[in-house]
Amino acid sequence: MGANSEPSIFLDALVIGAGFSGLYQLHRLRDDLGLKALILEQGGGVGGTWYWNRYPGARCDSESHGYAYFFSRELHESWQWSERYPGHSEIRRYLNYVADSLDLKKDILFGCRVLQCRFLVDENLWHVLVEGGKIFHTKWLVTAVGCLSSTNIPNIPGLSSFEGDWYHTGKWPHQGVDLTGARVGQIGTGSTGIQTAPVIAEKAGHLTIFQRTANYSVPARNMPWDEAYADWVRAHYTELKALVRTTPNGHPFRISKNLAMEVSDVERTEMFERAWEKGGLRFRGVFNDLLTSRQANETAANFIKSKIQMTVKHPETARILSDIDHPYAAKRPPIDTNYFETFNRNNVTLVDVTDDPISKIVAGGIKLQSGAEHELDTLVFATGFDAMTGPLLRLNITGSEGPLNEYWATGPLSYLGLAIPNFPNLFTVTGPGSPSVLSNMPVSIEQHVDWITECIDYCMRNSVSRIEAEADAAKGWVAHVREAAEATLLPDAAHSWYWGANIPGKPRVFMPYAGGIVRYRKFCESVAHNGYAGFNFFQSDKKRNKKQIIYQQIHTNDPGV
Ligand code: N01
Repeated sequence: MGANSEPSIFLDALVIGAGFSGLYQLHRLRDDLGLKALILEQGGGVGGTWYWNRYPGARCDSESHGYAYFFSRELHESWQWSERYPGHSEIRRYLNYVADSLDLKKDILFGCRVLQCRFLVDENLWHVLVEGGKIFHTKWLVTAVGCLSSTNIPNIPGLSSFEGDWYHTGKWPHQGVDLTGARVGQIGTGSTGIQTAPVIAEKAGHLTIFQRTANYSVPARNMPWDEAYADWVRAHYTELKALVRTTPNGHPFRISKNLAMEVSDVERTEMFERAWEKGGLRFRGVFNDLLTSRQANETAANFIKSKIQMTVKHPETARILSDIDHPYAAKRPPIDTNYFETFNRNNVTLVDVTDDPISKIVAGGIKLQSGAEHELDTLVFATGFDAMTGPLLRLNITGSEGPLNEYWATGPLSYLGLAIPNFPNLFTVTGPGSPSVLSNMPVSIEQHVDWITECIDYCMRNSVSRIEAEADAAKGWVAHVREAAEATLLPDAAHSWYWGANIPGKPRVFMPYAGGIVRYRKFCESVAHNGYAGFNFFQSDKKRNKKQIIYQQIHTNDPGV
């Protein structure tokens, strides 16, 4: 303890982040394992990504009856969603409801930003420093920081000279922003930009959308859920729980077994039409091979492009919007409410910045390389995130051999997306190498949290003072993640954030696991059933500082990766 510092707080387990992951992790560690556990949360409330993402139109693309916890029948049955896709404020209400029902808030420190995490090798403890100087010592450290929580504001020259207001969608002011009558410039047409543009256009005096890469989108077909639907959801808890755990992406609907080229052209179009009417991510499930067969994918891509051309009245705008350079769903497929229709409004302009990029931001707006200038009062950056690795690197984690940013200098090396060699007793919920962003997140989160909890329980029952992923097991897993991506068309969109391509200087490594959550769950289970194959264990006598660590590699077998 330094002269000015507070006494450090000793814990069994520390969780960073109070979103879907952190809340469930705290519940399991505290209430099931009986550990002295705490969450450190930077925000002022629970919600994680939904605490920050409050931009106009922010809503989840997963359907509400699947975008929920399934670990408790009681919780599932006592909550009622109001729409097919939950909006951001409803998700926050849900997570507050969960946190209150489980009495979690008393063990969450809000407004508490982690500055640094350092593993103390001699003591097998994590030393965690937070803003304000408080220090925590913990045996187990679990990051529950999400995959998309580190915002990306592109380094466009001149932002500081802009005389209007500017916002990133992922850090939207909680009090909202009054855009009434404003000349708004929106940069970015990913899932977020596509959600927010129609809502901004309703308020703005004029909305100018700067598009660098055209994108597919399918109508979400959001609608209010009525009592009858809520009753159905309640009555089918068991079936829904089984369904989300057995579909490849964890959504509450099955993927068709049909192959696109095995039906006639007429049948295929009819099937696409029906899927278009159903809307949302279900569209992707109409054929089994849309992400594995180039020919099949082209049929879906052409179908959506023709829909864009039919919807958008101005021919040149329609051309720019449908001039898409990657296979459908090779980047995260957005879904929308009236996105393409928005370009038919008189107060909306599309600016193609593919060949004429933004050169700088000036006092009164945006200037393109050609010299063309767009006058703006407000700038909205819908420019995404430093995904998956960004939130972890921001924590300044130093393991037994050095800092994480050095260890991951050439890309994230992680075993199952759950554990990192040289970073003992640290678990990463939905880390790089896990299905996470390619799946319905709460389903993946529950699986991760359960696995981590059981692993910690195993360690405690076996007096393990230190567990650490083996470097070879992690390398094997990263190779498998690459192979899984290469078995699909995902590598065809090499400029996507899945590859880290949106962040200058970031290593190009395909980060999420594309083999599906069912296969992934089996890997995780087999690792656990084989005594945590691919992990090294260290046992020590019970006195912390005695340094009598006995190395014991319990399993040397390759886990079958
Ligand atoms: O971010 P993105 P997002 N000049 O990275 C453009 C999740 N999500 O926030 O494609 C001009 O996808 C960039 O252009 P380009 C979901 O997983 C979930 O939209 O790089 N443009 C692109 O158009 C999603 O995938 C929900 O050429 C620039 C856009 O900004 C993830 O969040 C809802 C630029 C960024 O698109 C991220 O989506 C919404 C520049 N300098 C989002 N820099 C749910 O339903 C960047 N761009 C839960």
